[in-house]
Amino acid sequence: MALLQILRYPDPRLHKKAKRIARVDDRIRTLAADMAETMYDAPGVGLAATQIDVHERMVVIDISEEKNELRVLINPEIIASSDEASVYEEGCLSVPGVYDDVERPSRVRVRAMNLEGEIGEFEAEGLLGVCVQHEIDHLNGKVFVQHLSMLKQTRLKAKLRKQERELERA
Ligand code: K1U
Ligand code: ZN
Repeated sequence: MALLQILRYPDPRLHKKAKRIARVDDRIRTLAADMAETMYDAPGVGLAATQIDVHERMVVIDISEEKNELRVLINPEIIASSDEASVYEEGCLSVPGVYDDVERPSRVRVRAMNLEGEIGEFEAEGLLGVCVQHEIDHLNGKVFVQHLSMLKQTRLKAKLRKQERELERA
């Protein structure tokens, strides 16, 4: 297994749209294991392949306290969303130290393939619902800060550029 490097916003590679996975093979199984190890190490509750510069539609999620309920979702799709919306304070492993409120549908129905190549569906709400939507956004090239106001995005980019310059000088 291997720990993978997580891309940091505003890296332009975070905005690439990931391609569907045609079949589950050993390469995909190894990628899933490496992504899970990277997510647990970070630590985080989710990780999309886009974040490790692999532009294929796979995410890993584990919202359990004991970190023993890993979900690997291949080609995940939201097939239904509630009209009701909820606000959750989100974070992102690609934007460390930044947390902000994002409004999304409260409940979603998700269709995805597992590592056995079987297609299944489930309902997700609460943290799982937020996390699935956040990770599918990554596969579509969208980072959670793009849900924030333009003013907040501009301020954040300026702050990150300043941090970058300070690091280069140090
Ligand atoms: O995609 C990512 O960057 C992972 C992200 C998932 C997420 C969390 C919360 C709301 C929306 C999406 C994270 O895991 S950020 C880190 C985090 O929330 C966390 C870390 C350790 C324990 C519990 C949560
Ligand atoms: Zn994220």
